[in-house]
Amino acid sequence: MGFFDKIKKIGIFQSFFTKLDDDFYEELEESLVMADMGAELTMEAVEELRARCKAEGILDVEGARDCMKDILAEKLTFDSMDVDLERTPAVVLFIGVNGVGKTTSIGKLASRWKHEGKRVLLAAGDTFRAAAAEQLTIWSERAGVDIIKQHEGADPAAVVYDALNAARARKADVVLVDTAGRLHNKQNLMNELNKISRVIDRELPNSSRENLLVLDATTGQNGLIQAKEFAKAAGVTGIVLTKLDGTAKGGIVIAIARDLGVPVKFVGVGEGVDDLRPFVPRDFTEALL
Ligand SMILES: Nc1nc2c(ncn2[C@@H]2O[C@H](COP(=O)(O)OP(=O)(O)OP(=O)(O)O)[C@@H](O)[C@H]2O)c(=O)[nH]1
Ligand SMILES: [Mg+2]
Repeated sequence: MGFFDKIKKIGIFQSFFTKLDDDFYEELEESLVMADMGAELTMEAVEELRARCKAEGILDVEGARDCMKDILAEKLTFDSMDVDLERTPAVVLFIGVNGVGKTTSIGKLASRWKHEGKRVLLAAGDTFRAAAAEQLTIWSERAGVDIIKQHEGADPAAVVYDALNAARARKADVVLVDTAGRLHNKQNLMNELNKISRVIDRELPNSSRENLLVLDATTGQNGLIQAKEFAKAAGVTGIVLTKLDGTAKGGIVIAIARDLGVPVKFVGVGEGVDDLRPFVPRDFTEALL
């Protein structure tokens, strides 16, 4: 079973359609909207499909299916799809609303990068509750990497400051920074993320830097609205989309990338340590269709 096989396919290509008539295109539109791709983007993609099938003389559903896989993959492709970890110690900051999977994603990536031979350090920047640092500690032990943490209620920017110093001293390749999802208002969110950002800029001005916005695929369009607040506060370089397993809403990936204008860099399809992978657009659309 391939990695993306945990994502439910959209229904239409498993159905009885054989020719590319209006019924087919209508049904296709419906299945894409059902998969949370959003009405506007769906219309655009289906229009493109009609035009390409006409131009390329594609007459059968199988041909249209392949063509659509390409069209959607193109919508997911950006100039810089890779995570930039070039200039060490690279800093990867994880942001997003509560419960989306920030801490879990950090744990999974710590394992992945450690396996690749990188020196990984975790920063427990979620000081909102003691359990947050404990959860990250468990992941650090599982991955066999170091963690920098402070007491509950400590200033997250101070934890990050400590972690960056430790990263320099220990010659870490990458620091993964966890943050709290619970932020009572927008101003508070802005302030906290700004402060963390300033510390990183000041301490490691020459390091590679990623701000990854973590989104839960199952929250659909709602999650998107909240996500935009975080995007405004931190300047997002990529998206980590979690919980794609078992959701029939895989189309949300395309809507999100398009809406926020940044690439999806990783996707999560489960709670296990291997259930997070770099995102490959064409593999994903292959699975979705
Ligand atoms: N099915 C599934 N569950 C996931 C995935 N990623 C995370 N989870 C689960 O989602 C829940 C919340 O994950 P956390 O990593 O604690 O989320 P968080 O964003 O750190 O949450 P806060 O720290 O409370 O803001 C946990 O039960 C995870 O196991 C995924 O890709 N698939
Ligand atoms: Mg967390």
